[in-house]
Amino acid sequence: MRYAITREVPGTINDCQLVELDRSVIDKEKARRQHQAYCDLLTSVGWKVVTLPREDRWPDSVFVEDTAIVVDECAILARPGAESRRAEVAPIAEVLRRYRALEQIDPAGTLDGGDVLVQGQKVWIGRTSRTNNHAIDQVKAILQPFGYTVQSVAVAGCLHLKSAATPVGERHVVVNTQWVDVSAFEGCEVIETPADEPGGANVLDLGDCVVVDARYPGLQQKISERGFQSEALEASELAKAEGALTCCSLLIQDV
Ligand code: CIR
Repeated sequence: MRYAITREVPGTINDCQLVELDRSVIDKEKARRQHQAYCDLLTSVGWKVVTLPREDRWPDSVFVEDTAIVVDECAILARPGAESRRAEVAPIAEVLRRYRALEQIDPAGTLDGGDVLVQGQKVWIGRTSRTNNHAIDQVKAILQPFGYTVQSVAVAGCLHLKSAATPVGERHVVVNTQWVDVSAFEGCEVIETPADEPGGANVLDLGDCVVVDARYPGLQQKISERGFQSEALEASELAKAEGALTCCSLLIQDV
């Protein structure tokens, strides 16, 4: 079984944190419809979706990806860079402990799960306003004994590393080369975002299909040309909160 942890869109989503974008009003009902469609798509391709109830105390709590890193051997609880987001971690830990042994990021580390890319035994971690070197060193100490290589990557112009690059399959990576130096992905097959679709690099690889934000048809075409099944999904409302496709789930493969 493959599990996806999600959390419903809170009533307070308009109080979300923003780093790169100016605030614009999020239509909560539209965001909820799009989020439901996201959960339905995951279910339709074989993921068991575990949806937690909305948490109005935490405006960014729909973005569960930021609360942890999940690999086969363990889950590492994050320590989000935005203080307003730290309380989101404890309830997710209670769910994750059903599936994985738990590790954690301790002070002075800060880390958002959205800064962490995992592909096989390769891990890339973005250095951003949310994720610092203390946390990267802690992740190295936890994952290297399992055989992972952990590489730290500079990111500029976007919130998270996963805004700039996401893995697809065993060796492809979708990259916006304006926001991250493509040399970090040496040895991978790089699929560059089209020049007029810079925001598209956050795609969600569900194994049987790659989900692409419907605003980026040129990128979807490029991904399909590399032989991947793909699906377009409307994700425009939560994008106003700087959330993209990977942000709304924590994926757990049964081992
Ligand atoms: C934040 O600034 O933390 C949220 N408004 C957006 C988080 C998006 N999460 C992600 O990319 N993993």
